[in-house]
Amino acid sequence: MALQEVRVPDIGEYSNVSVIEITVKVGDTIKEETPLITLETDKATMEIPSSAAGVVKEIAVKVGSKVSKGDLILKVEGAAGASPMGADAPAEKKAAAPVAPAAATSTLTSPPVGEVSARQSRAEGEGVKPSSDAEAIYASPAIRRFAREMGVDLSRVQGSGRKGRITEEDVKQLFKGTGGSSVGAGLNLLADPVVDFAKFGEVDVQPLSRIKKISGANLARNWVKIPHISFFEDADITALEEFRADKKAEAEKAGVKLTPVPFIVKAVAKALAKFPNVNSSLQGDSQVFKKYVHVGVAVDTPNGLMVPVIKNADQKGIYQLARELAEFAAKAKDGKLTAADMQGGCFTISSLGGIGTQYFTPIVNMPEVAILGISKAQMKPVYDGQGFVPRLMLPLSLSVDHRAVDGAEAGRFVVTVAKYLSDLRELIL
Ligand code: CAO
Repeated sequence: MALQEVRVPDIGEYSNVSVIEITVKVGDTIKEETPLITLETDKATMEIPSSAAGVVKEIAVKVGSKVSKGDLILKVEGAAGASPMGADAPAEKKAAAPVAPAAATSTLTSPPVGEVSARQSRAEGEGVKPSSDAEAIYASPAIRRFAREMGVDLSRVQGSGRKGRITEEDVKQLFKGTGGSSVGAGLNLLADPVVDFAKFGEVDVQPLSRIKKISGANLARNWVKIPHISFFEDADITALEEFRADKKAEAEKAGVKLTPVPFIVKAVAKALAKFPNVNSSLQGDSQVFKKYVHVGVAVDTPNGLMVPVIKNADQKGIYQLARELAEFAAKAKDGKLTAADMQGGCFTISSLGGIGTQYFTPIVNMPEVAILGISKAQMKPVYDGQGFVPRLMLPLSLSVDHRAVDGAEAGRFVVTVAKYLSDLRELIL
């Protein structure tokens, strides 16, 4: 059986990064996504998951080795059909799945990089200087995950391991010392029900995909921590659709698929520049106002939701936005988005317009403070003062973090987006 080489994937801006932990050994049977090694920079720890399945035959790194993108981590003898490359493939070079670096040492809840999702990859620490307390936290991703599950604040744990590294025992001790109290327990929530579904009929149990696991944890955190408030508005896009239909053939010749989404990105970007509270983030006792406008667009992929970010969307034309969106959607669906593609977002657009639905309540994507859901445009009778006329109405659903954005301001924001979409002339002013 041929050996597959698993190499260090794209780890963003980092190179010559120290290996601080090797979590597999020769002879182990691993799956795709099994964590292999942990890397540590001065800013972040990252867990590198495997991109191949099979039996570990050789490990090419040691604790203390310095590695960069493309370096060999280990060789795996593949299980038949276990990997997209196939067990019978000749010895191949394969990078571990791309990981999105994050300042994992900067906050208690930051997940290890190998766990960072599209939603999360830009969610924590990025562009934020870690506090000195946070900088002092030395814990591997496995320990961070364990602490998160226990609801233990790592900044309160005294590490007893080498160079003050926090061990599992340290976390357990603090957990016991607090009488088992935790962030989750503070909410006095019931434990999740554990049900033997097979008692009621046939079932098929599948492990959650990595992206689902990560985004699930982030969604739950965002849902619980953010006081959401949602607003619904219809934009009259009759004229926009006429314009789009006129331009569709020309756009196709230019290699662009012109859907309503790039227009929405443009309208949102323009509105964000006018509403600083919506284009902000909360950091402790501060509010960070961004002078740039980077808009994330949620993309549905077979493995879960990814959020690539269109940078400086306010400065781009509709064709360019459409082109970038199509490129990002294709990359997301092929699992090829890089960390940089998903970082820096100020706001997220989640479009179900190609699918249907009327309105929904999207969950704010921390550390952003607002998200816009788009549903399918439909012809509706609209009263124009004399009678009902058929107009194409686009349902907009805005959720905001009420701590950062007042209700009135959020209302004005969504009404402004609707105004821009209803009258394209407003977009060029
Ligand atoms: N109303 C009516 N039709 C719409 C529409 C809307 N709001 N938005 C898009 N459409 C149409 C498009 O014009 C296209 O039709 P044509 O091919 O006839 O022009 C069709 O729907 C399909 O569009 P698309 O999905 O291929 O492209 P898009 O630019 O609309 O969207 C993307 C791109 C990446 C946003 C989309 O593919 C996607 O992944 N959406 C899912 C996002 C998601 O899951 N969000 C989560 C919600 S809750 O967590």
